[in-house]
Amino acid sequence: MSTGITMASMSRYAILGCGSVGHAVAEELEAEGKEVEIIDRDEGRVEALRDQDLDAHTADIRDEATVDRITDCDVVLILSSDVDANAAALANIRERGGDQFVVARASDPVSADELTDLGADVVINPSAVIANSALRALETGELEFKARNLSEVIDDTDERMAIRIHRSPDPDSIASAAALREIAASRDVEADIIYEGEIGHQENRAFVNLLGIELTSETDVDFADYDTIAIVDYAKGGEPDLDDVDILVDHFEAEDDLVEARFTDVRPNVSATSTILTKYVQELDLTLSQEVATALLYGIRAETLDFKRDTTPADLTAAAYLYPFADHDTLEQVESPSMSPETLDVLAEAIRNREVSGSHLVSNAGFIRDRDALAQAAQHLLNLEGITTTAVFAIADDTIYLAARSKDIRMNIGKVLDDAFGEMGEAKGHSTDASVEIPLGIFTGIETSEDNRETLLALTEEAVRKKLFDAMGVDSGGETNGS
Ligand SMILES: [Mn+2]
Repeated sequence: MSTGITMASMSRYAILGCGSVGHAVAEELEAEGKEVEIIDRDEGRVEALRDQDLDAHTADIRDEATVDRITDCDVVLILSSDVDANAAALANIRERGGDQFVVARASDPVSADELTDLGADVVINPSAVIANSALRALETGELEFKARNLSEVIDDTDERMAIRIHRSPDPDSIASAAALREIAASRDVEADIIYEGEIGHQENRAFVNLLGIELTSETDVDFADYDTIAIVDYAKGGEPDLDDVDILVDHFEAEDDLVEARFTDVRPNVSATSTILTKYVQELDLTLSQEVATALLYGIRAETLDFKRDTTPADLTAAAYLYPFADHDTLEQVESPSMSPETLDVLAEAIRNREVSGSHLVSNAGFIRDRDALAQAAQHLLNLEGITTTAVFAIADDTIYLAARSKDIRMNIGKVLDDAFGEMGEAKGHSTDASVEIPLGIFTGIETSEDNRETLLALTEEAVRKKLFDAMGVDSGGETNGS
């Protein structure tokens, strides 16, 4: 058997029996620049194929001599409508000991089994193919219809849309809500994602913070401000005791049909609500933000335990669609088991407190115990769009620790730190990666104690930011992150 590489570049194909199916395949292969040899017993047909510049010969595909003609072909497609002739040709190929890759056309399940027994690598049963494509067409049509309905309900919004997710929302529900908010935004409808209770798990907080998804607590809103209510991925998280629901999307059926919505899409045959929302994004032809694409992909992966549990083809095609749009560094960080809960917290804090001036980002991670977390946070923040330099600092014991990263070739971050803090502390590192430690007392002139921690932090924060931005040659007090 040839290797994959030679198959792709050097393969010769033989088509035995060239009716309408064989002809369509031959044209497709020729268009891809493949070498195709055709054998059919109908002289007129062969003549017509030759007029098309195809390499065609007249012969009966049942003849043993036919097999001799195609020994140099790696792939043989036996596609005549005469299934007995196809079986005979296949038998001849295998009897001769040929290890060619053979695709054979059957006429029904019985002949399909027969061809498999004779050694076909792939058997095509036309009725199954047609049934499949009919089902796919139905699925596409149904999705088109539903996307139109969903859009209409969203368009009915005069004020704002509330997208409600359950208590302790998980990545699937948060991602689905974020996707629905993007769909709404594409139709000029503003929406808030409203959760109950708290964002519980460490990973879920990291997920929300790393992706910068804005969520609103139920306690902070007045539902009277919203005229469209959507609930997504809700059934698993509690009983939705909601009266006026307009949109319901889920992959679980609610225990009792408590909710009656104007638009409902509940699909127990997929594994994640993120999968369903991805299908709508595709159908509506939306360009997803990287954050939401990443969130949806993570939602599907989390719900299927990385495609190991209850994964359906729909989940896989949705994931494949999202893959090129997603930020894989962030995905890795959310799920990275090497990232301790404290590191995730430091990162979350650094993301919240970031201040950006031009392409430079400076942030304060507060009080920490694990200094390594700072370097990881600085590295991660470098992935944010438009950012070329990052510096994250924090206080541990009586010391200010600062980690910085730069991918701006015009900037030597080691020198920047040395210029800014060289007199007070020890700067280490080089042009792309540097750190500094400064005794807190020297920096602030105040002795540290339990009582003045917050004061110290505030003093430090302002001074460090200013010194850093000065040393980078930009004004401080640029655009502060608004979250
Ligand atoms: Mn779910």
